[in-house]
Amino acid sequence: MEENIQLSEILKRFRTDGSPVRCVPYGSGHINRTWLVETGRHHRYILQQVNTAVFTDADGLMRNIMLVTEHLRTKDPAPGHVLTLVGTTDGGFWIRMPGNQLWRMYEFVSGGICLEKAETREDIRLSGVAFGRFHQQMADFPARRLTEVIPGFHDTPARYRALRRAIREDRAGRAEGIRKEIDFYLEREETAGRMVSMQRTGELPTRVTHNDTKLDNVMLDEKTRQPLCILDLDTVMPGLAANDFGESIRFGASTAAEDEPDTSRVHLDLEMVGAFTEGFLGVCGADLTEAELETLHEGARLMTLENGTRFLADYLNGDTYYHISRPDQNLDRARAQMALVRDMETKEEQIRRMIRRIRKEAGA
Ligand code: GN1
Ligand code: MG
Repeated sequence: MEENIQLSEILKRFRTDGSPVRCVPYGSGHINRTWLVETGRHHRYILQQVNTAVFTDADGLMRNIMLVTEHLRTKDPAPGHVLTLVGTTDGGFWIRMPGNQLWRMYEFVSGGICLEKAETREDIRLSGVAFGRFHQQMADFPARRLTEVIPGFHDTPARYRALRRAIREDRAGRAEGIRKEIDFYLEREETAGRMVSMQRTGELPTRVTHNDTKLDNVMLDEKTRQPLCILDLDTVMPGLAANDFGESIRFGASTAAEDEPDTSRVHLDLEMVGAFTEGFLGVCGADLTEAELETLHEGARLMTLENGTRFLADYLNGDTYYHISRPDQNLDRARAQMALVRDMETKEEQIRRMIRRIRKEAGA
């Protein structure tokens, strides 16, 4: 009840076309809270309460989104191809409320669908095209102009330090029961620093990256299945191209959901890896350096490992970071990432060969 009153107060402060008549929870994000809003004039919007415990620099975050969407619009002005923030009645684009609350609204992109899982090879290839385009369109935007909204977001060694802290503190008293999982991750700790050290020495260039390149962050046209729009610009920051590539593979080329409890169903689907790579490199392959192209496969393993350490740490901390909809969901997520890392390790040579072949075909 109280929440409804607050929501209607918030809604009044955005310049919507017509008065909101419906506001229902929407989407499957793990961090922010999202609603679909409809007005009496049948105009639809996305309302979001940003998780400011995660995104502590609210102004930096929103400034990044303004800069990125403005830049993307200069490359592709078609309506619906770039997220559009809705203005507020006081002339801004977001609302701060007591309790460190941050609210914002986007135009709803109609005629689009977001897939939790690719239905066809073409779906995943086109999501590769979409993220490839994002890289290409942002290539002439200086990464240093963006705020690092979550410092060390893909600093995998730092993620490992957080996991070690979680094991040591064992706040929810869960460490004893998950020795095997803990060992699995710790055994791979020494591989965690490769990419960040190549970034530090300049061997890998720092670029504008999306950092959350999951399949469901691409909106496809529901009829033609062509990419419409890239969603979730919250983590757009300076970063590594291979990590964006890798995060897409982790999520989109797995045979099962991120939280699949039956890990015997979790495998890397090489056909899907190939399809994504074709789409991605076909658009931005020529812009990537040799070192970037040669570490794409490593980005996939690293993103899977890193997400796994984060899920496991959150499980140990008592599920305080990611939203969960059932007990042990974070543990299932951590276990599914383990299965995927294992399969990626077994298939490493095949993945490398495949990427090389596709590179050649794409002229990259
Ligand atoms: C979070 O909330 P969502 O689904 O956009 C997380 C990503 C993880 C992802 C795992 C800011 O993204 O880094 O990869 O969950 N975002 C943040 O599905 O931590
Ligand atoms: Mg996200």
